[in-house]
Amino acid sequence: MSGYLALKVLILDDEPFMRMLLSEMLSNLGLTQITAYENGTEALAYINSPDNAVDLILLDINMPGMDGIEFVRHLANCSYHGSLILISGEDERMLQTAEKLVKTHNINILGHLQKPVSSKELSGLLKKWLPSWLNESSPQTRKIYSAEEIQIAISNKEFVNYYQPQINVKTGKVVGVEALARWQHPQDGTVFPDQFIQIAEANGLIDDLTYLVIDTAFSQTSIWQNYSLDLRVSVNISMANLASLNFVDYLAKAVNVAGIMSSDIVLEVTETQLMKHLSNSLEVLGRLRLKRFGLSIDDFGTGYSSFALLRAIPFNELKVDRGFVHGVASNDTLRAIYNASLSVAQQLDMQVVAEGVEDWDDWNFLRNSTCNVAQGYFIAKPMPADKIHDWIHDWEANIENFMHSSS
Ligand code: G
Ligand code: G
Ligand code: MN
Repeated sequence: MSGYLALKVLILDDEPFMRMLLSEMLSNLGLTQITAYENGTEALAYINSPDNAVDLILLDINMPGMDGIEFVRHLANCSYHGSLILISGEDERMLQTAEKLVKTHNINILGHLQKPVSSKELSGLLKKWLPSWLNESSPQTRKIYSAEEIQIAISNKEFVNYYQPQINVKTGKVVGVEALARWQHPQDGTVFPDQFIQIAEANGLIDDLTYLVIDTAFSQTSIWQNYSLDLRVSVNISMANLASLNFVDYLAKAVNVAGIMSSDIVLEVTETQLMKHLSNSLEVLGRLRLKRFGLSIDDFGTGYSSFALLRAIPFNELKVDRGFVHGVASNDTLRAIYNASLSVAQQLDMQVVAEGVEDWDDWNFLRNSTCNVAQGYFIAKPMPADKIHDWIHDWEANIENFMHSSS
């Protein structure tokens, strides 16, 4: 508990009773360095003074004068590095909105508490946070890779695909896998896509990287077929890939070389940027669908114009973003978006894949919906190709248990 004691906490709440109550809860949890303010201006003056490094702020959203949401903006402007817990008597959706806003300012948020605050919930949030605080002496430095490093890694074929299983929701059978690129860096170990995809896109390397991912995935598909594993293999493609009209020919040739069928492959497209080359993209996606490749709209619900894309492109699969899947059973907002996504997809004859299934609650909810396919850590994490065979074997041996138990 010794590291605990050194933490500096600031309480900002206009109600004297709440300030007292929160201070007491915190000191019962072993935190003694507590400062409390009743208005945002004074709290900011305190935080801005160089001697007062605050580690955690408990922030009431509803305050007269400067409210909690405005306070967060000022906090971001003074580059606050500590963490935050939001407190409010407002309903859950208001708190979620505020929470999202805090995240867009890159402030670390531990969560929110509904008034009346329970000391159990407060201690739950603190416990989640403590380990990372205690480890701060060895901060994880995220390396930024240069385009040159990525280019060399592509020509050295240092990228491999991991594969994450997808199962049929009604039968539990494995129906496919999604290929996810990993960079096996000779010094740094496994590097994840968030550290190379955008850089590759911005530096004209995304075609070469995608071709490598595709060649590997297609020949792996053929290997699995030789073992009688009929898996549909999904590959993520970037919007930037669609700018080039050669993309269709490349894919058509690659299925021939691998000896597989285009209908074994699903191309997942995410709308991450407003489409720059709209007419090219539409032509490429239309021709790919004509050639019987599966087309999936990935991260559905998070793009700028998911609905406009649905109208323009003949997708045959929709992946509900994991942000609307995990926690869907207990959150009214998520459930409304999840159900609406399913409804749109099914009226357009598209298969629905729910990604980000993380626990029994998610899974049971899915089973009672009309969703077709499930993917997520609850079923399996992405794994190297050579692990898939054994994993499927174990999975199929346990399917009965999995499909019949409920927790
Ligand atoms: O597990 P994961 O960290 O692999 O993936 C993070 C993100 O990177 C996901 O949004 C996924 O769609 C994307 N991604 C993974 N592999 C590829 C790839 O080969 N090409 C593209 N364009 N995106 C990928
Ligand atoms: O954007 P795309 O759908 O391609 O993203 C796939 C990403 O989601 C990968 O980073 C993958 O590792 C990750 N992922 C897969 N299953 C889960 C899950 O159950 N929970 C979370 N949080 N991420 C998941
Ligand atoms: Mn995907």
